[in-house]
Amino acid sequence: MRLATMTAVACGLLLTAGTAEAQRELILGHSLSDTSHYGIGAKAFNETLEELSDGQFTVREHPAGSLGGERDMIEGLQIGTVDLVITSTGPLGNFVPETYVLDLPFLFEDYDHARAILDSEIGQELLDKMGDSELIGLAWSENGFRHLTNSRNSVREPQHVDGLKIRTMENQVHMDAFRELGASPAPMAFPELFTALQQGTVDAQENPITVIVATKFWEVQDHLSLTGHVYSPAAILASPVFWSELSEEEKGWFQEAAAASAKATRDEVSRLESEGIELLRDEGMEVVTDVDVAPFQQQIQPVYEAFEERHGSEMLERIQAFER
Ligand code: EAX
Repeated sequence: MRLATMTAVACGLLLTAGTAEAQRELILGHSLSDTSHYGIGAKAFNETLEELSDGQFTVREHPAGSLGGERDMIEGLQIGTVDLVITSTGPLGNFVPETYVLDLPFLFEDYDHARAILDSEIGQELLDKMGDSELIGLAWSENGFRHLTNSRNSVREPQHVDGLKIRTMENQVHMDAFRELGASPAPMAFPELFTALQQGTVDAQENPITVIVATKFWEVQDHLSLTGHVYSPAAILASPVFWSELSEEEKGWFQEAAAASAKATRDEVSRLESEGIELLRDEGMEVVTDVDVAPFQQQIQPVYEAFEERHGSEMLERIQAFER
């Protein structure tokens, strides 16, 4: 009797508290450490959202793949078990094929070029496309230009990649590219990668400096080559399940928070692009800076042809014709 009464009172209190504050804490997942460029972006998201909503909405960060790999998290958005995700485009093309164009090697010239395109109507159209796949595209954030690391030899030319067993993201365009270079691609979710390198299941991987630093890949990889073979954007995505409950004003807060998050992340990518290389050298990695990319570019040409056959050339041509 007494216990029942106490429980009833406790429930009543909880309900009152819930209605009075009407606060909502959202789940945000990403695959890197909380001090990484994604972690910095997650914090900027939370700060901006909390401020704009006067504390009505906050974000709880679940870093380091604690909610699973990027594919799992995107599926979580679709069913509403995850509210927000910062993810590379790695597995995204499996959900939104229009984003595959961004994964083409040697498409973007440098950071300014990539950012300008993603901030133009091209980027906005791609974000809008996410809606066809039960995803809400909030902003283009950034992962960075990807470089190759491996445990076998210095890589300067395509033939040094020949025969390497390389972990790629779960992305058809990336797998095709490494196949053209004579490597043997093993698609794998990011949370499994460190152990796979440590155990020698794969010899190589490729990721931006930011990720190599945040994940301490120097512990399991000796050679880094600054191939910059592909620009890796990050998308900030929301679940349509919670999005559909928001008012227009509230949606605006989330959009502003995503823009602030993308900016904070890009700033950190820029900073680490130079400072990170020094850090990796200090940690004992051999860094090849003078990679001649032309032969790589030439060898992966069939990837462009295969892409155009599968996905058409309209968006690709618009990106190639973009004037900054
Ligand atoms: O988004 O899977 C990858 O290699 C990504 O670059 C990483 O998860 C950060």
